[in-house]
Amino acid sequence: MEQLLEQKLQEKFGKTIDAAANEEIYTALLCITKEKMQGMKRNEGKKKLYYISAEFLIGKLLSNNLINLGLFDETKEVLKKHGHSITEIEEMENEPSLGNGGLGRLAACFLDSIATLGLCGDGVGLNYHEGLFRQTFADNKQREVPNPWITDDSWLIKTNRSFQVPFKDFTLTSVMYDIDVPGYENGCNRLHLFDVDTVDESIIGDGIDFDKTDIRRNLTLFLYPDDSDEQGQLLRIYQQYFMVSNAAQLILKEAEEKGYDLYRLHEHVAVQINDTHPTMVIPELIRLLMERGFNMDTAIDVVRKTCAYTNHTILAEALEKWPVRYLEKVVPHLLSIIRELDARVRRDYHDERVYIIDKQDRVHMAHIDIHFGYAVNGVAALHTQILKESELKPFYDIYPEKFNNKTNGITFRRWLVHCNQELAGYLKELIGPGYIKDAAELEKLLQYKDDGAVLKKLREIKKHSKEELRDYLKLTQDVDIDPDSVFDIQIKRLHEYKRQQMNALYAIYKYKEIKKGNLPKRPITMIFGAKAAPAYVIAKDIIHLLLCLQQLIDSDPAVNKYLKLVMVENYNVTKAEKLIPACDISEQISLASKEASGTGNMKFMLNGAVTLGTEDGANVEIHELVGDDSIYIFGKKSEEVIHLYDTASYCSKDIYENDPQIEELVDFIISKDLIRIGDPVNLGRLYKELVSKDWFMTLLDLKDYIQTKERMLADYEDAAAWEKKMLVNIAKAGYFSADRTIAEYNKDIWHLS
Ligand code: 26Q
Repeated sequence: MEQLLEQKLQEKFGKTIDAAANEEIYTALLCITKEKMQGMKRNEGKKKLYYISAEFLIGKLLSNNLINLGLFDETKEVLKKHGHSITEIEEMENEPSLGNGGLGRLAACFLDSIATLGLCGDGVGLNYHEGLFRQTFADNKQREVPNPWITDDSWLIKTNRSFQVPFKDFTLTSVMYDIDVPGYENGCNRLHLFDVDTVDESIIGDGIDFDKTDIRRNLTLFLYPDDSDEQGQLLRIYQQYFMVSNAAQLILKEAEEKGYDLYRLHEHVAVQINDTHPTMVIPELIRLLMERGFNMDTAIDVVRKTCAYTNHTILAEALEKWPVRYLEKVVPHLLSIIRELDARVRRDYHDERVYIIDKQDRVHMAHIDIHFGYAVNGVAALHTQILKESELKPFYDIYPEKFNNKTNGITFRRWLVHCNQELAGYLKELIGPGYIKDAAELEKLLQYKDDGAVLKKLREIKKHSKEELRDYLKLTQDVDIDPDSVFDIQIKRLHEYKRQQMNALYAIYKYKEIKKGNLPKRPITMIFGAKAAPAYVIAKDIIHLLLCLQQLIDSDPAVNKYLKLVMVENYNVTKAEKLIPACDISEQISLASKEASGTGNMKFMLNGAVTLGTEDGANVEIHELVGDDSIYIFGKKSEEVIHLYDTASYCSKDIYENDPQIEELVDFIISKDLIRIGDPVNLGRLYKELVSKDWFMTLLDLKDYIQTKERMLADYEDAAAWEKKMLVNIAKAGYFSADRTIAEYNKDIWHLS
């Protein structure tokens, strides 16, 4: 590596390693890594997977690519020898902002595991120039600004693949960009990102505003453009169709190039539809096969045997339903096929809950996937069970054989080997390096669960991560946090069901306790990171509350020695990699039945944090694995919650009016103290929401939450017992390796080799 780097720096900048600037070293390493990957073995096979997703939240790539290529340690040493640090070089890379949250990060972890297992499978998505917005804070509110991430030297490789994508009124010519995805000690796959040459950043005005009707110039500008009006929704349909038409054309083109018989497409291709955003790939493939001479029955039959669907949510509002009228405006040529699919469903089943087009003339995208795909999976055991028993029950009754569970996973290469190098190194010393490829080997750690020296070392490593986070937050946000305090972290998209508002009410509780003189044994640092969708009003109100609390606590000398609340700006993958290793308490507090799986919960566990959570999503499986002693569970169970919804019997006002403690905490949102700092409109609206609606039952679980967190904080003081919990969490995290998840997808759904 030293020689390579020396050569590349000479060639590009005429400099030695010692003399080169960090940016130049980054560029040189990028070039070297790209060249290595281009020369690598490609994963091949008689059947290929296309993983289509609106999001690929890949994070920075340099270090992870070096790790997978087996060059990381050497590069780190070479840089050190010449007075540079890999961490500083990493800073030079922009994080591609091609995703929003769990679904997008899952897609990225899956690409890593697919390549690592040597499976032939590529990702297909869009090349959003500004990605998801960048979040800034001003006046204690979220502001959205564009997030340009593409530079001259990037991981994108422009290919000469290009397709014509027909919309109602015009046709666009696409360009395909590739990002290489190297497996850990294995071959390379690709992420294909489609784009149009006509996109024009200069149409962006204030913040992230732009002309939503100018499709040629705006198509791949932003991920999830504001869809609170008709123009925004139409733009989303344009984006989705552009993505899937390119995917479908690529699939058929590659099949034709390999000389495959398209009547046997399903023997050579599996298409995984990541939530409903890529659902139109089904009618599009049918359309393209019919263009190639298939009759409709045969086209449907082949497509049905090719496509599989993953559901990531049971929230009704997140299940996409497009008005027929909109599809008519954008893709009338698909609508005729969708209508025919609906007619077939109506012919076979006389239950309007499973129709594709409903009475209000809306197309239920998930229904297309379930009827015209061969597999449907949920992303955690509880989630799949709820899909079968309630949300998708009418479909499960028809197609029990299609339904299956694939509990999510994470790549250990990024979420341990890279983000927590000290822990990864220590684990290697204790149990050997095998766990990086065979995560189940982490269980070997259990033999040390009573070994004082090992436990002490785990605590030391945690302390180092906390110090690193302290330095990082000082540098990036000029805040001071105390590494001797307990780090309590909630980082995830802002959504009412995830209940950041409940955690905020805990902060109010603790603030008041401290004011009363009930001081915590040890200072508490509460850290939040979350972006709210630009049009999600209550989510933004919750951010406002958190920022106001941050200011209130900070400026109160009677409190700020014992409690600190930090809202991390522009939470993203890069920041997650700094926050997760430093965490003591992992907040996973969604209303039971609402979080499909969660994957942050797995990352925290792997890094030795202890979960404070409800019996929801993958928390249930974490609980089963670590046992009652190494997790803190609270709150109503999913059956009770589902029953409350079914009977419409939850009333937050009853709780508020009958429990003085809860009343006091909720009232604080509109107290003089907070109104002085914040905006009465936002705070008042949030207060009203909690008292009169509280759709996600914050007040129902609040007391249990506070009590459980207090118990957890008390237990933290028993150092030896806590260290053991840390160890058990790490040792049991192996199940959540994405390698395990992908092996299951392959065995049960894709059958790639
Ligand atoms: C839908 C309609 C209109 C506009 C936007 C959307 C939309 C956009 C993004 C709906 C859903 C998403 C993203 C969902 C998501 O990230 N789900 C998460 O997926 C993870 C991976 O399976 C799970 O672990 C999380 O529990 C789930 O919330």
